[in-house]
Amino acid sequence: MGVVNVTPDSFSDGGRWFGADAAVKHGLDLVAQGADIVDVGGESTRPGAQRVSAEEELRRVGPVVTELVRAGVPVSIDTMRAAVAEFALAAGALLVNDVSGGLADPQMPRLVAAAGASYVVVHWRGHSHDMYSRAVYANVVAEVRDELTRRVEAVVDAGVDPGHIVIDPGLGFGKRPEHNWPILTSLPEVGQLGGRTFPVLVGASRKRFLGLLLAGPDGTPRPFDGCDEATVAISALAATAGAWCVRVHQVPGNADAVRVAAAWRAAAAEAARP
Ligand code: PMM
Repeated sequence: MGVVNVTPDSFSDGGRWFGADAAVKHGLDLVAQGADIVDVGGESTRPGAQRVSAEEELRRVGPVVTELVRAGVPVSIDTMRAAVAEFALAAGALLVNDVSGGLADPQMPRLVAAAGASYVVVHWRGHSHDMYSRAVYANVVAEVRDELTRRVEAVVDAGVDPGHIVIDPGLGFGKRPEHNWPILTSLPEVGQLGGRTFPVLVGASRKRFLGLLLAGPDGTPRPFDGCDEATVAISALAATAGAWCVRVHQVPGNADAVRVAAAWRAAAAEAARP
């Protein structure tokens, strides 16, 4: 999944694809580089970000979604708002990527259900302006799985087909750097909720926990665009552990990584055959 952030202030690439033409071109480039899905977002969720209005969000993403769908691109809409998802689904988007897991806008699960779209349910504890105040866990993997289980129950109750649900542990959302690593090493369990197994999406690309891991000798975190190789490493490890999808800003290395992981898994499955 390649990312197109149509925002002036996103976490790692804010401002680069802010104009609709640049954003559409970037989406097409990501597909040419090997992305299977393009995730279009118009609201920054970086820590501390303030919300934009629904009108502004729609103004940013509307033309980009419409043009990419027209060009035959499988589009995912990254939004917490039902009104924005509704527009994108009507324009032909296939998937709703809701980083709040349906908590920010109570209309969202019913809308996704009625459209028969796929739904990425992300673990989330609140909006970005104060997300670290909620980043308190005794056992992060168990708590993330419990909270996701409750979100899955809620969206299924709202009518979403369980076969259309993708789970995402929400790396960095209400999580400090040290919380992300145990989640990454538990990906198969993260997808097993309430007796069902769901596909898992991982969004580690350029996140702060990678910049901190790769900090220089004086402790200065590595800038975002210096974290692409580490993102590729996470993609290889996550896909080898069975992740369904990785959401990334730079496609080429990550597309190679998931192909390596697929070959790795196939060889391991072959070797395990009786
Ligand atoms: N992270 C960001 C935005 N959208 N969606 C999903 N499903 N998972 C994520 O981890 C995720 C997301 C924030 O990153 P960005 O602003 O650098 O794109």
